[in-house]
Amino acid sequence: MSKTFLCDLCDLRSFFWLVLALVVALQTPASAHIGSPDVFVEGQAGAYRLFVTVRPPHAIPGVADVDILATSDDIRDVRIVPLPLTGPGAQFAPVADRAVRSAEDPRMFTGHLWLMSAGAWQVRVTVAGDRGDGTLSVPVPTLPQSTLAMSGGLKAALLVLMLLLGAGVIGIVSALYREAGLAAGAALDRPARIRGWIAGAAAAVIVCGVVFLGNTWWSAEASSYDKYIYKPLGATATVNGDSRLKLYLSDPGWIASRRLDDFVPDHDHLMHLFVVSPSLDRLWHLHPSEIATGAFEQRLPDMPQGQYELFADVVHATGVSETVVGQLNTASIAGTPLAGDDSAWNEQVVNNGKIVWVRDGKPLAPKTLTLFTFKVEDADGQPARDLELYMGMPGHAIFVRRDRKVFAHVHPSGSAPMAAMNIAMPSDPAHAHHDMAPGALPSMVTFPFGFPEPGDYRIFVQVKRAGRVITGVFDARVP
Ligand SMILES: [Cu+2]
Repeated sequence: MSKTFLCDLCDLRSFFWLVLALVVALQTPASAHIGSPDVFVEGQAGAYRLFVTVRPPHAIPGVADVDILATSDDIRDVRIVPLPLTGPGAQFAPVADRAVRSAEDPRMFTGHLWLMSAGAWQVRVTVAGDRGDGTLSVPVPTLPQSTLAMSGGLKAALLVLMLLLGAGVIGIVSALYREAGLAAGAALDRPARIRGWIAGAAAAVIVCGVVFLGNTWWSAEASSYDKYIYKPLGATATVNGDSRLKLYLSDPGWIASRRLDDFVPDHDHLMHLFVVSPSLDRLWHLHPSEIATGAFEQRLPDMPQGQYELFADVVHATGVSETVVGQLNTASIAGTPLAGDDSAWNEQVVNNGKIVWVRDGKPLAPKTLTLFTFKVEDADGQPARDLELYMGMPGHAIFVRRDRKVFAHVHPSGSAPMAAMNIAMPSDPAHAHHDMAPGALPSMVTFPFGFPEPGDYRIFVQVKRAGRVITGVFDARVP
């Protein structure tokens, strides 16, 4: 083989690397996003108070980012490990990875974990420090959001690469058959050229066959992954003459372990239904009861005629939590007064006292752990002393983006549902707010959360004072 041919190959190889580097640089993450998949939890690991943020990957298997923020300086070592939330896999943890301490903030630790399948996972955080060891488990539902879309630039670059590779293979095979048997310095003869052409043509057929088979394999993989992408439960809402709302859930088909008959109570109710008007100037927080598999019923209060958006939170026995979205178009309803834990808010409601958002001066930013602190005051501005637990929790916060494409229901313990937290840490006294003596609740409530995306949000904060639920409403612009 001639020396110049080999050098041509070397040049070709560096060109390949250059194009490959470009391809990697061009890859952009998919922007399709519904809801708020990141998990924020405040909890106790032994003697240490931690804020844990888990950002599950868009595609599964994929890598989750885990941030652990300690509230004290005496932590020496943080280890993290992913394991299924339930089943035998939850008992036997693999070897944990060490989370790396941040250079800027010694209280911050970060790590990355592979999550291998769709469903309910937990990230177990183990902390060692001056005050002994501690463990905190954070439930993480892994719902594959999308197939990463290929950008036009990436497609073009890969096509050029494929053509170059194919042409390279054909050229090499053809040159081998044409020139490999030649003595040094000998001229090419006609039989050698013909050999080269035939070998090149055969190589072209094989290259085309490989491309065809590769495409078939790729398409089969892509369509089987498509079935694996999270498909939310559907909901149909109807109201009949006696102001009874019926909500029928439907499963469009996703992983086999999702069922409609395995809901577990989450802070005392199988379903937390939030009904909002499109302009977010009305909110109802209701708790329908299950009347059949996948069917729920609720007596509605008085409601003006209109079109409403429904967000229904449910938790499966597997620990997977879902928010079911639906619409309700209704004539005006003369209903029954709210009862039990149900509550409502509109701009005309006059609260006794008020809820004040205590800002820490930091600007709001998307994808950032933020502590939302609210102070409950009496009518005369004094801290309220009559706060009670509302469904076992010091407070409930609902974050809704104005376009209603983002919805999150958060508690002082974070965005993971209490039912899933109880599966992850069955005997953790830190979750047992129920045992608190009445009257012992502080006038401040704090919710750890991070806006998933920029936009205009409305935050509804609900607390219970002396048997009455009061709602504070706040608008937030996230640049
Ligand atoms: Cu709640």
